[in-house]
Amino acid sequence: MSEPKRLFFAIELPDETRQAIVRWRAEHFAGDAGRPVAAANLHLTLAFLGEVSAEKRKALEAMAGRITQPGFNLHLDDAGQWLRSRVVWLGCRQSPRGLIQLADMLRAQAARSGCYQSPTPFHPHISLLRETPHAVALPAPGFNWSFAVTEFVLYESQFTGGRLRYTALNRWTLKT
Ligand code: 2AM
Repeated sequence: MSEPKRLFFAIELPDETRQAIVRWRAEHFAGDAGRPVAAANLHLTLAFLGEVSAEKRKALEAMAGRITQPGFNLHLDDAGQWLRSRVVWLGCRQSPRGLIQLADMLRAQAARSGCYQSPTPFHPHISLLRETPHAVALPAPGFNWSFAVTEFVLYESQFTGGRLRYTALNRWTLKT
């Protein structure tokens, strides 16, 4: 029997958006501001699932495949810091309805399957810096990144060789 995997559903960012975010981060945050999330790992989590067995994963994938929802645009125009979880993040001042609906659906399906459910409400964000040791001065969000979200992805999270890696295991297209 295969080992359970640590899984989450997320939105993948386009390459050019990831590169632009990394450049913006390097310009605005000093080296002691926290641990930068690797460019390849920048994503927006929809539903964190925790450790999932192969059997449960199959059921979750079947349910994800039944989601019929139109795509939407994501407009990253906000940045913030959570002092308790020591994260600096990017997000949207106004989350698109499609994003909330998609996350709600995936989280409800996960809850019905008995997966771990975060006790905190869904706060859509892209973690940029982790383990921030102190409050940082947040630059005025002069950035303005938008992209079309046309699919969502199931990722596996693995800590190997001292590095965190996210591997896309499956993806589903949102209806256009
Ligand atoms: P974070 O970026 O706010 O830390 C992979 O670990 C993804 O799942 C990350 O985006 C992370 O959110 C999220 N995640 C990890 N553990 C979680 C938990 N216990 N509850 C909710 N989300 C979690």
